[in-house]
Amino acid sequence: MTTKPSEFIQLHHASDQQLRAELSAGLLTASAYASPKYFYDALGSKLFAAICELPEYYLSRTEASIFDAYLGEIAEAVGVGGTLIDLGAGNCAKAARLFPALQPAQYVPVDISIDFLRDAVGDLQQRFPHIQMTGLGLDFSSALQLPDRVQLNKRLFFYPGSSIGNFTPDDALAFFRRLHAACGDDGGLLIGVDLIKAPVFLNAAYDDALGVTASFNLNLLLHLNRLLGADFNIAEWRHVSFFNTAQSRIEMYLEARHAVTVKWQGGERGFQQGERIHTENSYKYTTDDFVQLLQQAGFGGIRRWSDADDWFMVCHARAT
Ligand code: AVJ
Repeated sequence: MTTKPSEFIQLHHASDQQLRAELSAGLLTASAYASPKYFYDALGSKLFAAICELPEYYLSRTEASIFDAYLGEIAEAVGVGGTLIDLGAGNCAKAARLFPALQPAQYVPVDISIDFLRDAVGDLQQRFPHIQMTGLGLDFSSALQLPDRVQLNKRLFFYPGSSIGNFTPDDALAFFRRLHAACGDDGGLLIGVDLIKAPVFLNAAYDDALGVTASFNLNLLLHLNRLLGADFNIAEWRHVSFFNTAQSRIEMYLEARHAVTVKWQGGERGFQQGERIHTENSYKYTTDDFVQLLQQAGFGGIRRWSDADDWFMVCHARAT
């Protein structure tokens, strides 16, 4: 069998200048914040992979066990031979495990930069020579125009890992509406989401005993130092995270251990002792609220699979 050549398409990359302006504005705002997308530099991506190995971080492991246990049912719901569009594909490992069951005609891994995808797609193309692979560089959280190279037939958006938790419920709804519009009448969405559970388990998952999540959070400052030419000293900051029950979300912050002044290209700010930079929200859902959100966005025929403790849920939703 001949291996199909994979192709890569990079769509509108934000300029470094835009990036810096956006970051600077977030840091200068009264309640300072930085987007969680800045966690994932080379080291941050490795730290996130380490988080997924932690005993406290049940999310990825539980999701994988659901896919393993119900792969047959999931494939039956989804159907074979479609277009698998993998949002935030990274190393493409989660989607690759679905290939034997879903047998997609085309695989479209999407990530901010195609540079993150090249190696993984190259390897995968060798293992699955008959699947047409098109890597897309695209910030799908802001826009979702798919190039003509992405087939229209049975588009399945794959959004695992509870990454949807980084959106507020309002933004998640808007995002689902865009997915719904982009997937055509015969398409759908396969998504993993973290469920509400006793706060003690949620808090442990985002503040592990080894301190890997703390390192992951603090590493954002090292990334900002490079992106902005900033002079954050990570020894002056601490990781703070907790479950906000009223808002049903984990909140993560970097908190100044004492009064500090930070300078960067085109900006400067003093932080008082205890002042925080908000770095992430990770929303948790009830099964009913999440299914309702999908329905509000126009999806139907929703099937769902969970682990025995109902800690995590995988949903398949149809466009019509
Ligand atoms: C990749 C957004 C799903 O919210 O659980 C892990 C990121 N942050 N530990 C999550 C994360 C801290 C993760 N998501």
